[in-house]
Amino acid sequence: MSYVDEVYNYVVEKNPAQPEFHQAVKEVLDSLRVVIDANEEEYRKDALLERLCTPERQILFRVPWVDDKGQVHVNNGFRIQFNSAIGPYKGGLRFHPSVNLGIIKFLGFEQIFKNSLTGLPIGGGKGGSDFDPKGKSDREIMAFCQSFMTELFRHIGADTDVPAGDIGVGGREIGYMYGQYKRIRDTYEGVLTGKGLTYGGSLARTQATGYGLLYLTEELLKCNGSDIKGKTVVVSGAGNVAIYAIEKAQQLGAKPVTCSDSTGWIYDPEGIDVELLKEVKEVKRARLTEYAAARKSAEYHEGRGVWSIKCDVALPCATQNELHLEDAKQLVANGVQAVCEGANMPTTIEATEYLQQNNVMFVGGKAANAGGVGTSALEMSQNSERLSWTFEEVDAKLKQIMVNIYHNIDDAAKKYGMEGNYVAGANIAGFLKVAEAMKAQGIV
Ligand code: NDP
Ligand code: 2IT
Repeated sequence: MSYVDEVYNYVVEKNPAQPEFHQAVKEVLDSLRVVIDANEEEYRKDALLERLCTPERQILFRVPWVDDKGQVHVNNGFRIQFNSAIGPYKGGLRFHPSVNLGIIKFLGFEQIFKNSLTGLPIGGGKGGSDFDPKGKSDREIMAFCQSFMTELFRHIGADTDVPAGDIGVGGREIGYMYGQYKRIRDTYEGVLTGKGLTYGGSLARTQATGYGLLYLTEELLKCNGSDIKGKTVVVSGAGNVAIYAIEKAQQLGAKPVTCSDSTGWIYDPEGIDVELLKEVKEVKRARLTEYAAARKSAEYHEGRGVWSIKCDVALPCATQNELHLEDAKQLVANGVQAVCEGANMPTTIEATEYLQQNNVMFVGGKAANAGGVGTSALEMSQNSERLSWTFEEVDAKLKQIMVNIYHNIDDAAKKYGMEGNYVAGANIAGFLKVAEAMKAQGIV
């Protein structure tokens, strides 16, 4: 059996009942075959792939908190410190009831390669909790965040592990967690990114993932003889990534016509009103029915369905495994040119393969959504030098990071004989830097 298959079986056996983690590992290992097979004995002897697929450290903890009625609740807290070969662990925190160990491990595993692709010195990590922020009062959110940090603080630090936001964790939650960290440690340091602008945050971090997704999509289309301008874009999600993807798509002359949340979706043929969407989601924290109620041109539908709308470009920006094979078939039948992932692993393996086989340009999340963590690394740099850069400076660096990523993954795909396979290009380019650093640092 090839070393790659051996390690995949090993991962499944050692990590039972973690399907998302298996899926993420399978996608990476499959595309590394061409690299690994060429040096199989060397990699096998060093157990390089087993080490790569096993987190350096897994932290699981209890998070007790008291609701507004005086009732005590207990949630599970996680931090997976996956790989520190190229820098301190870096990656977001997700608060969502679906969170479990396997989901945090898939996210932490993908973060290793994504962070490598940014070209910046950040290792891979991820964390979170099965806490559901929906419907909680501000005081309950604060109580939870403080309790979460009261346990997490001992494991993190500006040069050790630097968490940030993800689903359910935005500026408000980062603020409460930062305050508690500072209080316990009595240290003012860049231990979290995505901080508010008054206490060490970076301009453009809020926008970075969505903007970065569009910078990469723009470059992808340009280099393939097309143009983002004038394109109809279908977006899923209505959170941080989706909102700023929609905003940048409009700035670049494209027309985003959909968004969605976990209860329904909007089709707005005149183009999404991004200011209204921000008001509904960022200010009121309300459902998309409020968007539809305030906008004549918008249709609201229950359930899922954005992929049924005819488009040139599709940008899944909500959550994992939200774009299935049937959706891919519908997109192809409707003439989609490109699919770029704003979310982490939103497209199933079967859907990805179908899109690739039908000549759709497909860029996975490790490359396409790396602008968020890339800008987090820029926030770390600003914190280290105790300076703040202007919006324009950060935005220009973000754009350069995304353009570089596109060319890096395109070159890697060509070099290994898989031109146009940006998934393989991203996995290979991300892997090679980490593997070299691991090798140089010995058996650790
Ligand atoms: P938010 O919490 O801001 O928004 C998430 C959006 O997706 C909401 O509209 C939410 O709807 C919807 N959603 C979440 N879970 C589900 C689900 N299980 N089913 C249907 N809809 C769902 O998160 P972000 O925008 O920050 O994150 C979106 C994706 O992007 C995630 O995959 C995340 O890992 C990834 N990502 C985020 C980065 C960042 O910087 N924030 C960076 C790189 C990737 P509802 O409100 O109804 O739950
Ligand atoms: O998935 C991701 O890359 C993020 N949620 C952002 C991580 C970060 O450290 O900014």
